[in-house]
Amino acid sequence: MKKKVFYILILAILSSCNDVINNQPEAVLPIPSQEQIDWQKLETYAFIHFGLNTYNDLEWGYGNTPASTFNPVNLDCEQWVATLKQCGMKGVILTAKHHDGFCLWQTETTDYSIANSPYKNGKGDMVKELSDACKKYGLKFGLYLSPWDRNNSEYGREDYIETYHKQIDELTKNYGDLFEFWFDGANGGNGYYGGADETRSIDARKYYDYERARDTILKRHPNAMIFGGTCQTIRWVGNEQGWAGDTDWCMINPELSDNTKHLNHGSENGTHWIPAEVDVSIRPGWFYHKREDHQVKSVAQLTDIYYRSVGHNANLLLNFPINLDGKIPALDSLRATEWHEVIVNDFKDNILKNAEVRFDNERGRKFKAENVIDDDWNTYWATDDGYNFGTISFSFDKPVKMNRVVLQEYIPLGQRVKDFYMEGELNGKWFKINPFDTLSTIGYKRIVRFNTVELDKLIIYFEESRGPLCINNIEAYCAPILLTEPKISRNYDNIVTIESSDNEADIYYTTDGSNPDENSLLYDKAFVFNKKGIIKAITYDPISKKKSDVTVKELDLPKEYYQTSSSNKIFDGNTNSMVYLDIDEPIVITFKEEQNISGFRYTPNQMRDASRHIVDYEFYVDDVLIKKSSFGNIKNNPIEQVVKFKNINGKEVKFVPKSNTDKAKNCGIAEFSVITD
Ligand code: FUL
Repeated sequence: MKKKVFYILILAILSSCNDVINNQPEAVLPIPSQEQIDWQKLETYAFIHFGLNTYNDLEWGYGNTPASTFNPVNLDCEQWVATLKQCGMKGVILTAKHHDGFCLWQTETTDYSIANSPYKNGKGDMVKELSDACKKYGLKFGLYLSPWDRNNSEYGREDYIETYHKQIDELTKNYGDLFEFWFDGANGGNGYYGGADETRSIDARKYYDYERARDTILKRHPNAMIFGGTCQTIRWVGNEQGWAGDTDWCMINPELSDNTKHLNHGSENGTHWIPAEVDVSIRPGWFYHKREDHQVKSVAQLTDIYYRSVGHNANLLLNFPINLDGKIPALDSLRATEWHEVIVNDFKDNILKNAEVRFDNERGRKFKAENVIDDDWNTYWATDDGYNFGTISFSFDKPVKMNRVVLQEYIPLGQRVKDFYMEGELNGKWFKINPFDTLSTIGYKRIVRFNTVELDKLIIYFEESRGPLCINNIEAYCAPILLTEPKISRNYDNIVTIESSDNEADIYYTTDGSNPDENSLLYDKAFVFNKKGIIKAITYDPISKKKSDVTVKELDLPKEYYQTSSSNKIFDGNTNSMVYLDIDEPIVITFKEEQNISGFRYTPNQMRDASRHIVDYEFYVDDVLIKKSSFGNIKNNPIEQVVKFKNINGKEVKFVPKSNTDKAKNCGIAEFSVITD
């Protein structure tokens, strides 16, 4: 009897210890809501930019283009959705209204809408058609509604706010479940404004009443994420190039929402859980432009974007411009589908699945280290209180090759890891396998890429964390090689250089416009190309017989054809060498012979975080003003700007900067050239 009591006592003591041991670590604040966790698990979804801009070759319509120009004849929303589903996208967000104010749905708030276009004799409703297609194909649906409205006569005044909230009301009421609502940050400036044709500025934090917008959205769509505005639950990542910082915290301090670096990286001490969304277009522009048909991002570029967004703890919102036919162009679909195949193949065989796991600290068996390879998101390896660090290793029966490691933290308890690094062991020898000295954050997901290594043991040192470790998943892969398309540039002396980042591979090129293959000209050294023309090139690996996508470089007339007093740096093919011109200080180019002039290219500074890009400009041929306009969206998306117009014969060209993105005295110019026919 006595013995039994003793055993019961021992069991009771053991199980109470177990309770303590089984206690989950305390949350490290702030933590995400369940909705934010569910959103983060989507990882990739699509943006669709479509509207009046599409039919007028514009990025930022002024608000005066006639509604009658919106005229898709073969529109097929199901084609969009089927394509996007095939690319692994989990949802679609549509630009229901862009800055030009044109509404793609049957709205009572304005005449500037699809109801006054020839599409379906004014009876069409793009929001309905796309949401129906999403339902049919099982994709989530979201909406972008630009707060800035360059058409509305009341913009900037009280009345517009009522109109805007009525639009939110219509869109949240009539089109089924929404998973995300997007408020663009571009606000105020010049516009048509019902004919006033003036500049209006507003205080975006106060003017739009985002609190009311949030209430309307969440009342009907409690799971929806809100992008932008003052009540955001997810944040802009601070650029439109497709990357989140390698250090990327889900937390920020909302009062620093205008600080680019803060948006890129978040903050360890951020007070609010507002994770990053990376928005980037598959083409240079957000809307379709025929002239960008050769600039669809390559599979290698898209793959890199994936690793620097989803692989950096952010979600990827990849934009697909719809063409004039009302379709996702064939090349864009092909690239996106091939890209998805690359991603699926990169993560096909998890090398850690059957590895032997060892660790230096474990918070009881419920939080055992093996949880990181059990394929269950809800179980995790946790360390004891006070152990804000830890080491885990994976041993293999025989040496394995790897070049990717995926790590995930159990974010319902907060984002913790601040610093970690990795080593490999082969035949008793240790070596570092980090691309950098140490790696910083993990969050929902971190994917580390490195050159292929062979090892029989992988060890990960978590050096510093904001609390005990809570790691729910670790995987490793050996992704197949992916060739990156080469870079083509021509300097001031007309020397063309083609460079590839794949050292072992060959480069082939053409100068006659045809697509290169392994039978084209082999590039072995730089060459002279002193005329106008197109150079195309690929990288080719003779062993695997794989080739990259094609790089296309359009080169305009070189220096032999003109005289100019502007610095060579503008014409040297180097997008990082800059010239700064005062406002009104022109670039003047005088051709030796009369030319058929049909446009120009301006490349702003391509360095990270560059500023002072030209916004408003004037372009003259032989002192006649040919174009007075502005580069829409150049601040957020400072890509090469190509402007084309009806040919005009002339000898002297004058390009005059009139304003820049930063209200600075002078404007930055990396490259400039004149397009001739
Ligand atoms: C930007 C806008 O100005 C662009 O036109 C585009 O819609 C992009 C997604 O957001 O801020």
